[in-house]
Amino acid sequence: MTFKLKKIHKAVNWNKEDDGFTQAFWEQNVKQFWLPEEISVSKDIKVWNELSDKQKELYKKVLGGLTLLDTKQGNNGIPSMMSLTENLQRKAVLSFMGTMEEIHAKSYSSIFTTLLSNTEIDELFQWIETEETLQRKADLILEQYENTTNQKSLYLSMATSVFLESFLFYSGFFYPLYLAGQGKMVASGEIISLILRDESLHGKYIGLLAQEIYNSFSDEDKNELNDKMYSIFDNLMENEIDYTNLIYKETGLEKEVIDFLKYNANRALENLGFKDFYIVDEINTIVLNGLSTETKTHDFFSTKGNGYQKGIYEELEDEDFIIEI
Ligand code: MN3
Ligand code: MN3
Repeated sequence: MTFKLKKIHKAVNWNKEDDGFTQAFWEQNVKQFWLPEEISVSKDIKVWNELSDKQKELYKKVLGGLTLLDTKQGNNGIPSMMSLTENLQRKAVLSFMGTMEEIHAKSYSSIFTTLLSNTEIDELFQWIETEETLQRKADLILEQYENTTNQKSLYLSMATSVFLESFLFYSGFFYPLYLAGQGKMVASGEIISLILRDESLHGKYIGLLAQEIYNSFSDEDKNELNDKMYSIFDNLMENEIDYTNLIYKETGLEKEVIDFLKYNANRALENLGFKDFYIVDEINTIVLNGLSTETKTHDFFSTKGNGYQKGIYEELEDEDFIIEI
C-alpha cells in the first residue's frame, strides 16, 4: 500500500539552540514551577476575620478579577499565540506558561475555599460575570486574541498579552501586596508574589517574541502597528482606571493604584521595546517592596519572607534579559 504524506511532521529538537534565549527561558520557567497546595493559606484565617467588611470585599474582588484574567490568558491568550508560532521550542515554552496560567487561576480558588463560605464564593463568581468594567476588559483582550490570523495580528496579540501580564494584573496585585507589606494576609500574599514572579518572566519572553516580529516589518507597517498597539493600550488603560476607581472606591487608595498601573504600563512598553509613556513620580513604598521578585530567606519571626523554594532558584537579573534579537 502506498501512503502519500501531506507534509513533513517535525519533532522538537532540544539538542541545539534555535535562538539565543528560548532555552534559557524554558529553564527559568521550570525552576519557578510551584503549586498552591504548597502554601498554607489557613495561616491567614485569623487576620481575615479581623479585616473590615469593606477590606474583605475589596480583597475578594481583586482576586476575582485576577481569576478571570488568568482564565482567559490560559484558555485564549496562550493558545492564540501558540497557533501561529512555528518554532517548536518556543511553542513548548508558551505551553508551559499556559499551564502556569491555569495554576494561577486555580490558586485563587484555593484562597477562596480557605477563607470564604460557599455562598460568598458563588456571589463572587456572579460578580465577575456581571461587573461591566471587568467584562469589558476581557472583551477588549479577547477581541485581539480571537483574531490572531497573520503575523500582524500575532504581533498585536503578543502586545496585548504583555499589557495583560505586565500592566493590567497590577490593579489586582496592589491590594494583596499592600496588606502583605503590613504583615496581613501574608500566605495569600506569597501566592500573589509567586504569580507576579511568573508574570514578570512571561512578559519578558512574549515581549522578545513580539519585538522579533515587529522588526521583520517595513517602516510603513511598523507605523500602522504602532497606531494599533497604542490604541489597544489606551483603551485598556481607560477601562482599567474605571475599574480601579470602582473597586477601590472610598479606600483612599485610588490614586496610588492608578500610579502603580502607570508605572507598570511603562514596564510593559519597555518589554515591547518602547519608551515610557507616563511620568510617574511616586509609588507606594510598601507595594514597591513587594514587587521585588527575589525569593527572600524565610524569617519565621517576621512576616517578611516569601521563602518558597523549589529546587534551585536563582534570582533573575536584568542582565539575564539583555538579548540580541
Ligand atoms: Mn498568570
Ligand atoms: Mn502569564
